[in-house]
Amino acid sequence: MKLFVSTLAAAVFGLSALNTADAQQNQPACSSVYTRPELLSLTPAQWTNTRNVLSAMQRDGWFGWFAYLHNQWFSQIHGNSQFFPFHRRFVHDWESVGRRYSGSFVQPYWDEMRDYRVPAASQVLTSNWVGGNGQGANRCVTNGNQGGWTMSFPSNHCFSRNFGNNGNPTSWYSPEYIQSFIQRDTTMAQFRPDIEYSLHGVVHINIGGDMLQGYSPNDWIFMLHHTNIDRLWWQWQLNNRMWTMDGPNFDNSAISLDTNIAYYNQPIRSVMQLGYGSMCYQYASNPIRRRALDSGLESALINSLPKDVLSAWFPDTAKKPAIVALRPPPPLASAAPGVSSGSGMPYPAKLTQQWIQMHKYNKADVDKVESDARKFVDAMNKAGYRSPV
Ligand SMILES: [Cu+2]
Repeated sequence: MKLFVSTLAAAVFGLSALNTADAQQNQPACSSVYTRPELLSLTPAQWTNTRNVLSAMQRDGWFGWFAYLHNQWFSQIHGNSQFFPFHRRFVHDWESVGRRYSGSFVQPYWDEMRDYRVPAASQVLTSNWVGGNGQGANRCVTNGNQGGWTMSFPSNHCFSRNFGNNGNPTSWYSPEYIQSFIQRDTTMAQFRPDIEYSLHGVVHINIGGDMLQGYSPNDWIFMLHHTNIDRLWWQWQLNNRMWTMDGPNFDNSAISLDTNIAYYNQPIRSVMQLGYGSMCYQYASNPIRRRALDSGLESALINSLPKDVLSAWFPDTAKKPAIVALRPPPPLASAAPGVSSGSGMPYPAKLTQQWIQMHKYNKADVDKVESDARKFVDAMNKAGYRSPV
């Protein structure tokens, strides 16, 4: 009888927890869900199909339309809590247009953190994929899937990139650091600047050219980049933050799940939960390069960081049972020639003055994010941490 009562209590509690979740989500589960892959995991046939869709979208003016929209709403969708929901909806709309051309089209992501030591050496930035730096006075891109394109917004110009630091972008953000604030941040008011002023900004700046402008969706890297940013938000959401939405709206009022997404007349709650409503997609882990990140990276952290450093920067990992540490340390990932993978961690690039002014970011908030990232690098290097990435 006692057993029966407690089972019943558990059932009732379980049910009420479910009701709360339902009330928040308020949307039906998707009948089918497609998966967004890492770009480099596409098969040759999938990449050909993707290129064809993108060329058709360019021909029909969709690159120009999305560049226009992003530029038009620029000040409402950056520097406040609209950042994640707007860009999730925006990329999903883009992807939905692509799926009208080919039902098998999905928007891949670029696992940028894997290339953080030497971004210019990324396979993604080669002629096999999206192409490299622009050439000549106008920095026109001549290779990759957008090589030689003329973009229509704001007026006809060659599609351009202008890599930072004279063509050799300095390091951006390590997977360890991103993982660290995914574990530490408990509010959107913390998490949003931690991404927007770190990885989000330095990728835009270091790719340069069209990516440096309000009309950055002219470069398909914008979509690869924001799909990755969206994936990181989803990782954070899965870490007990599924419905966390707080901080300022663009007019400085408090944002909530019922606030409309800028431009879109739909509440933020409609995009919160992947696999529900019209958000019928999910993310694959990186089948090519993921292994070191998922198991190897975590065991590297557990094996090589002193307990106090681990709990300060990776509170969730620190709580994991010690059995994870019994895994053998991962083999070092192969690095670009001349780069010693597994050596000390470099400082990440900072945002430029121009970028901060263009977005009207609060300089003190940017400084806070950048100094946290540097403290992290110092702590890892002081602990003698050697990254498998
Ligand atoms: Cu944006």
